[in-house]
Amino acid sequence: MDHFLSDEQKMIVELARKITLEEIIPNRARLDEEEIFPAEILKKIADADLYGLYIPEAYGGYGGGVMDFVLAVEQFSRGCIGVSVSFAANALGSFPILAFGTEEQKQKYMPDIAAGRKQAAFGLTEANAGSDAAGIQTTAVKDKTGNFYILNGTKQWITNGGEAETYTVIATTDKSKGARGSSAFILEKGMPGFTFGKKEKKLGIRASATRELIFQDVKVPAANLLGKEGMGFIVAMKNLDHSRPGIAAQGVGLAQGALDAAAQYARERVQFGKPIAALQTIQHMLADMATETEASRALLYATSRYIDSGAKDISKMSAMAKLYATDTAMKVANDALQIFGGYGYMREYPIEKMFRDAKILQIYEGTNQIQRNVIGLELIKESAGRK
Ligand code: COS
Repeated sequence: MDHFLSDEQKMIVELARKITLEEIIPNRARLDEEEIFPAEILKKIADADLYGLYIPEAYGGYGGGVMDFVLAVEQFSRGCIGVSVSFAANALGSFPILAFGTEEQKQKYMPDIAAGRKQAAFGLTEANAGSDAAGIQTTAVKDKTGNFYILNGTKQWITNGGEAETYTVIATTDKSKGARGSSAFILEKGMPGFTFGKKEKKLGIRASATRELIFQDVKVPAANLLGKEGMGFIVAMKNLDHSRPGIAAQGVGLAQGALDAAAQYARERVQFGKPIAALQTIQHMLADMATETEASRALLYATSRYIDSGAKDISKMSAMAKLYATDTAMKVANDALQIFGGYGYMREYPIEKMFRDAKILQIYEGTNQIQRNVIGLELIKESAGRK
């Protein structure tokens, strides 16, 4: 299938594929089993200059867009989404700086992220604010001098928590204003009062670090406010609009990895005197898995190119790509495991891990129920605007 990638994009795919084959696939079972953050693999990705794909050249990046970024994420995800999310969370943590930061903030933080010298993370979710992102309770209060904000609260389930140096954090500056009362800040690891909770034990993506961010009277310079006070919710929503295709890319990559493994296994596994690939029931399963994976990829690429075109109405497409590709990944991983039968249930084969990993895709960066809400509301708005 030709997706009309440019020569540069084909090179990104090739480079990311090479890292997946040489670094991710041989190490994924160990990283998962021992719950090891993939620092060495991320270093290889940085050495290959893939960290800055979506970052303008002015800030040390490659100067590409979401499309270039998702191509790399898709390839890494064919190997392991515990690794690919550790890479992709950098975009989630730094899109807000690119989109809302001052020139000074961009010059200060982006070159290290573009080079992969420093990891980034995004702090929105709290114990009582998951789908209800406007319900956050972390507070940011301006001190008497007006030069600092004092942050107090706890963020939960933060990908790259503890590993990242740079954090974009959403906190409430005026509770009475609800969604319009939150603001976004850039925090640095090591700021006094900024610590990390325990590393979570997870069903899947065990190579990735998931930690609490704990703020106890953290003194954040007013110069680290992103955009204006009260813009935090918009920063968060726009960030998710840009980053959800990255989750769709994880879904497409995982589905492709599971499909490849299942097709190969079906050719090799002999039952009733012939490979199970000769059975029409298996062929039909593979056909559906391949069709849905390809449809997810087409939606992902179309969405990413649409975002890169500078379009403003990206929420619906972004949510559709995330929803469809991740529901597909879960289904394909499930069917792949079924084709593997009892062997698929054993840790000896990669399908067991893919099946465990796939579930998070339907949950993080907005559950797939929330994606349907976003799509539904946008559809109704569009319909109201049409004659
Ligand atoms: N872009 C720009 N503005 C947006 C926006 C977007 N994508 N989505 C909402 N807004 C604006 C709305 O226009 C509204 O503005 P006004 O105050 O001017 O009316 C404001 O933000 C509040 O929007 P809304 O009323 O729709 O907010 P809700 O509290 O109902 O929440 C959802 C909306 C459910 C979409 C939001 O809470 C959400 O995305 N939740 C999931 C969070 C998530 O993905 N968490 C995962 C962890 S983060 S890695």
